[in-house]
Amino acid sequence: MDRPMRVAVTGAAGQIGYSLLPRIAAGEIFGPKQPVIIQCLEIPPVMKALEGVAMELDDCAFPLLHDIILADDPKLAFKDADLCLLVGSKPRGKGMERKDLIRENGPIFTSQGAAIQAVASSQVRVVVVGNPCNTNCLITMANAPEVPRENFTSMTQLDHNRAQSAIAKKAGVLSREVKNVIIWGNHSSTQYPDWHHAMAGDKAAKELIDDAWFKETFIPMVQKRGAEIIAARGHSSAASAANAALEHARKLFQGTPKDRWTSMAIPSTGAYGIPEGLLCSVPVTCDGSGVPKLVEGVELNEFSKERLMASVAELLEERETVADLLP
Ligand code: NAX
Repeated sequence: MDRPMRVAVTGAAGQIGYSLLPRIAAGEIFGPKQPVIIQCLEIPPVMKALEGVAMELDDCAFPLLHDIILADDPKLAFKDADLCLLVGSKPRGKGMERKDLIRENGPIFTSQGAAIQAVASSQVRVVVVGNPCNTNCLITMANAPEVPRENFTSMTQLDHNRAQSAIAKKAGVLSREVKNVIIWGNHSSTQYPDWHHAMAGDKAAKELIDDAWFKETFIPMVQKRGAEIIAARGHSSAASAANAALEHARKLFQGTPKDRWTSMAIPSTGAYGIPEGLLCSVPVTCDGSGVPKLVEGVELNEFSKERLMASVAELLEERETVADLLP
C-alpha cells in the first residue's frame, strides 16, 4: 500500500472545512487508492468544535483515512505535510474595508509560511483559499523562501467554475461541454473572466453568444457571485468553495484533462505583462507533478488587456499594503 499523503487543512472547523474534510478522506484529491492523513489546524477557542468534526470523520469509517491530527500549533499541523490547504482566516467584519482585512489576516500567513518551511515535506505544495487569497499566498511564499516558488498557488477555481457554468447555461450545453474559460487577475471583484477562447461543445462561445451579454451580464455575474450567494443564503459559499479547492488540488496531483485549461493564481514570471512575483490568476495546465504550467501565447485583445491590468493594479496595491510582511 502507498505511504499515506499528509494533507494539512487550516480553518478545518469552519464552513468550508466541514465540506472539504470528508471529501479529502474519501480520496477525492489523490484518487481511490491513495491513503491520506488529515492534519487540522484551528485556533484554540475552536478546538472543541474541531473535535466534533473529527468524531464525524471517524464515524464515516473512510477506508483511505489513516489518521486525523488536531492541532492549534502550525508546527504540529504542517509536520511532514505533502499538501497544505490554507483555508483559515478571519472573514470581513461589518464596515471593514478590504485593506483592513488584508492587514488583519496577513500576519496569520507570515507565521504559517515560516512553519511550513520549518516542518513540512521538502516537496510540499501550498494552496491558499483564505481571503484575500492571492496576497495571502504572496505573504506565505515570502515567509517560506526555501520552498520553491512554483509550489505555491492560490485558488480561482471557484470563479472558473462559475464562469464555465454561466456560459453552459446561456449556450444550452452541459457545463462539462464548456472548456477554456479563463479567470485573469485577483480573486476579487476586479477579476476578469475571459470568454474569448472558450468553447461550448464544438463551437466557440463567442460565436454562439452576443458580445453584449458577456460584457454586460457575464462579467459582473461572475465577479459578484459570492455576494449574491451571501445575500441568498446568509452565509458565504462553502460547498462550492470546498468543491473548487478539491478540484484545484486534484488537478495539481492528477493533472488537467487533455486540451483543457484551468485557472490558478501562480507566481508571475513576467508573462502577459504581469509584474514578476505577483500571485495572479492565469490559464494553466497540470501534468500531475503538483506544479501548474502557464498556458503561453493566449491572445489578449485591447479590452482583455485593459481588464487584466486593472486587476493587476489592485494586486500591486495589495502588495504595497503588506510590504512589511514580505521579508
Ligand atoms: P469560516 O469563518 O467558516 O471558517 C474559517 C475558520 O478559520 C474558522 O473556523 C476559524 O476559527 C479559522 N481560523 C481563523 N484564524 C485561523 C488561524 N490563524 N489558524 C487556523 N485557523 C484559523 O470561513 P469559511 O467560510 O470556511 O471561509 C474560509 C476562507 O475562505 C475565508 O477567508 C473566505 O473568505 C475564503 N473563501 C475563499 C474563496 C476563494 O475562491 N478563494 C471562496 C470561498 C471563501 O469565501
